[in-house]
Amino acid sequence: MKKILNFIDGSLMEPLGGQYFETEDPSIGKPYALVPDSDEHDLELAVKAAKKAFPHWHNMHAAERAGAMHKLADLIEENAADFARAECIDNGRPLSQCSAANIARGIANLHFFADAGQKFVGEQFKAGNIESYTIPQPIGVVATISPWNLPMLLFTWKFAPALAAGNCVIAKPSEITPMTAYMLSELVNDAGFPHGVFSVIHGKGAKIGAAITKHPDIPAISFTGGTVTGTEIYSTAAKQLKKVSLELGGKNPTVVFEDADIEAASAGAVAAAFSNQGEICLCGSRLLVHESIYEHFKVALLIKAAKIKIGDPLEADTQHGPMVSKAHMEKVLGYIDLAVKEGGQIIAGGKRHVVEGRCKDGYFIEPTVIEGLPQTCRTNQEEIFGPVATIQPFKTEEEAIALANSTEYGLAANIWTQDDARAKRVAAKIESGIVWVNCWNVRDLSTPFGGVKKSGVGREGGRRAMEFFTEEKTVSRLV
Ligand code: TXE
Repeated sequence: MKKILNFIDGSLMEPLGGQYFETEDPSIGKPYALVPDSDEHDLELAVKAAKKAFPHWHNMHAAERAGAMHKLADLIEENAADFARAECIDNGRPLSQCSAANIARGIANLHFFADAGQKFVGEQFKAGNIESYTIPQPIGVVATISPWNLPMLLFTWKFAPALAAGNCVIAKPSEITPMTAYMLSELVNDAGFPHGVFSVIHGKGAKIGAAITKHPDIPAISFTGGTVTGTEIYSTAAKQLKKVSLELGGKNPTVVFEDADIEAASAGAVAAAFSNQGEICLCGSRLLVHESIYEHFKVALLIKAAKIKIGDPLEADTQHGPMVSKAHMEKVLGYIDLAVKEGGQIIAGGKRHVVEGRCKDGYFIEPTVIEGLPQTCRTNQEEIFGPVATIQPFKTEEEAIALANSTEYGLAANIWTQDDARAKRVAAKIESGIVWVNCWNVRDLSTPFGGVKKSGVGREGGRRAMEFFTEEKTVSRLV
């Protein structure tokens, strides 16, 4: 079994306690690698190295820091096929999508923030005889804690701006999908990063994740994951007044108005509901459809959902792989049972799917659509994070907005209409950090990214990420 190592102070190393646990390939339901079960002693080493490295890294020219980041991106690109295969085996996302999305975006994140770091400057002000300017300064040693659903994409999305801003970073990838973070750590020295600037520590959330959260020398933490974990991190961090960025769950609406292009909207709704097996915080899991086109839209949706090719994620034409783990598959199947108990009718999918051959024990679930549920039921309120969408009719624009807003989450929405005025009106009234009009998950890395209500605290992306990872100093004088 392949053994993953920590990367601390420029060295790949075993966890000091010598303990490991297994991680599975979800497409075959079997363990395939050992993950360090790191503890506070490993963390201490990394913090010490980061503190030592900080003055040099911080004082390097932004262009030099960018050079190491661009080089790391290039090295990943040279090995992109290996990264995509590793991500596919670790996470279950089909290989073609790992390549085009997870790894390609990982590379893009590094290039993007390498450039953003060089352009990030303070502001100037003048009021009467007071002249002021600001200096954005790195915080010091910061940590990133990332999840399993888009491992490489979210790992890089979090640590790249922190490094570009001049911080030293301790990154903890998810223990469920640690492989590509490990592979990336193997390239860090070749990219030219000074030792200690960037460490990767593997292990369990409740152990090493919790140790990172409460460490007194890590004053800022950027976290993406579930709302329950995010809340715990927020409350621990509050006791030390740490800076925290939280990207949490979603229960996002796809709203289809009567004037929508039904072909485009149904294709968009299928992508929003089932991409990455529904394991994206941005997935549109509640379809709200105007009653006048409800049946027409439903038929178009179900035809497209039925065509999704479920199978071995390593095969080129597979579109839908397994859930990330057995526990997560069981959680999602439990929600499908709950939906039936709550009175829902399953109109597509609804079951575990068996893929013959190599993947016969894999954790596959069919793309599932459920109708006939009220908005208030648990199925329509709680994040399922799987290939499960509900569909409900609405009568008026006001009702659509009220339904869209009636969960405790507020991350993303996608609305489908050919009426620009309506699109603007509805986008302004929907309670979420992101609204897509006639599209879904179209991402410009410069734009703010984040949620309202229980979907998170703060914004990432472009300048917002650079601001999070810096403290702004104001210098004023009389002229
Ligand atoms: O994620 P966790 P889980 C949602 C989704 C999913 C649910 C639970 O609904 O079903 O969350 O998933 C680390 N202190 N999302 O439990 O626990 C952990 O090691 C510090 C939405 O797998 O949030 C991992 O690195 N860290 C989401 C990271 O937190 C801790 C993506 C995320 O794991 C910790 C994933 C602790 N006490 C799940 N406990 C999104 N927003 O995209 C765990 N961790």
